Amino acid sequence: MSAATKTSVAIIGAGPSGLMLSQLLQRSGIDSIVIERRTLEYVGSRIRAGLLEPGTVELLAEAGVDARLRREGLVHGGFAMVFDDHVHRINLKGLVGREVTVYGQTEIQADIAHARIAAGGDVRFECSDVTISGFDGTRPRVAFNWNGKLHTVEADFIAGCDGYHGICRASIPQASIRNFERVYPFGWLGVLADVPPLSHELVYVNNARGFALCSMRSASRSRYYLQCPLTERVEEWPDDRFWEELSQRLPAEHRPQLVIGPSIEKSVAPLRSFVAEPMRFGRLFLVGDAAHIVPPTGAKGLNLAASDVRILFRGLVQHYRSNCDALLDEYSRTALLRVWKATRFSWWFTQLMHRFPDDEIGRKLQVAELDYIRGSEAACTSIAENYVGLPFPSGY
Ligand code: RFL
Ligand code: PHB
Repeated sequence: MSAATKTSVAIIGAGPSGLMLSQLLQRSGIDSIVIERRTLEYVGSRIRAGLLEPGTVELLAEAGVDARLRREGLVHGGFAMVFDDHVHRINLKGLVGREVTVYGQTEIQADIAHARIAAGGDVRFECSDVTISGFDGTRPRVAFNWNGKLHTVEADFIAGCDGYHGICRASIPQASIRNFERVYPFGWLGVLADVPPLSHELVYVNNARGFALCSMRSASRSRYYLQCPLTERVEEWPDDRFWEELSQRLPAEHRPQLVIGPSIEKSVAPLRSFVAEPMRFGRLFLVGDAAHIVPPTGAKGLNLAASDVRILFRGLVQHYRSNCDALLDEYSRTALLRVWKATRFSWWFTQLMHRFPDDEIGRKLQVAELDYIRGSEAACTSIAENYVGLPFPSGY
């Protein structure tokens, strides 16, 4: 066994949360080690989020990894909500003066990984048997196998950026953490294809056959999703069936613009709302999906992860620069205020746009709400405000 390596912050997980945090810390002169169980290639190839709030773009700029995003990201001033055949545009720019950016999580992951490697950052992939200890006292430690040897890292703090299935949340004594969860009775079947997008903006569809979302990654790459039963397997969805079903869920005015082609990725994801409270236990901080999951309808997962990173990063900078823990002590409370609001919006948008089995009153309430939204600028402004991301408290 080799001697313990010392660092300021041990970061578990090299997803967007972990890499973004290590990159920001390094630019502020704070050292960290990132410990990831998968390969660089595996982490970089997961097709997930695609839509960035302006606050997330700002944080990527602060991390110095926004050059390609500025060149290639697609800036959207609005999106469409479709109810049966009626198309209603939410004018983000006009209503709240802000826009969102379409730029895939795979690209963000590649940009930050490239920056970390270029800066000589200590990011260790393919670590196994990762365990954390001592975070309830003053000596947090991480132990793991890497390159056939047992390694130990001693740190001031541990950042648990290891996602929903990671070990950090699971290492907190059960009596000290509370989980809140709602599982939805359907999933999303996602398809990526090298075909031009249906429309230049995103289209969210509530149709009698189920929800559909038309998104994109670029002017020549589309990302589509269909609401499907949780039991559905991708093998049951050959491309022809997917395109036919998507076409049937689209409003008549959009159907002719659908360009079909071979899929390059297909997957089914379950939908859940999950929040663990608090997000701090001693010297362990939970960040991103390790602490919360939202259904993707509001496009909040990655944006919330970036928001946690921002809040924790400010606290760590204050700790090391000013020897003051006021912001770190507020981390869980500050992060959770945003988390619960985004969880609420994602739940609400999911409930509004999907078809729920055997729920007649739910459907009537949806129709009433959709009609209200169509006729109320105040309702549209509320949607726009949440969609672009709620503001941070001053100082963050
Ligand atoms: P991640 O991305 O899950 O990264 C966690 C990392 O930790 C590693 N890990 C470990 N490392 C060491 N030791 C262990 N014991 C470990 N256990 C796990 C994992 O290998 C992984 O590399 O969490 P992070 O960084 O918090 O980032 C969160 C985002 O990835 C997530 O919120 C979004 O992708 C969610 N999400 C979406 N968000 C959006 O904002 N818009 C979307 O359109 C959107 N679509 C999606 C999504 C998530 C999906 N999932 C989870 C399947 C679509 C899908 C399909
Ligand atoms: C995506 O492009 O993957 C995407 C966009 C918006 C969402 C969910 C997913 O609400």
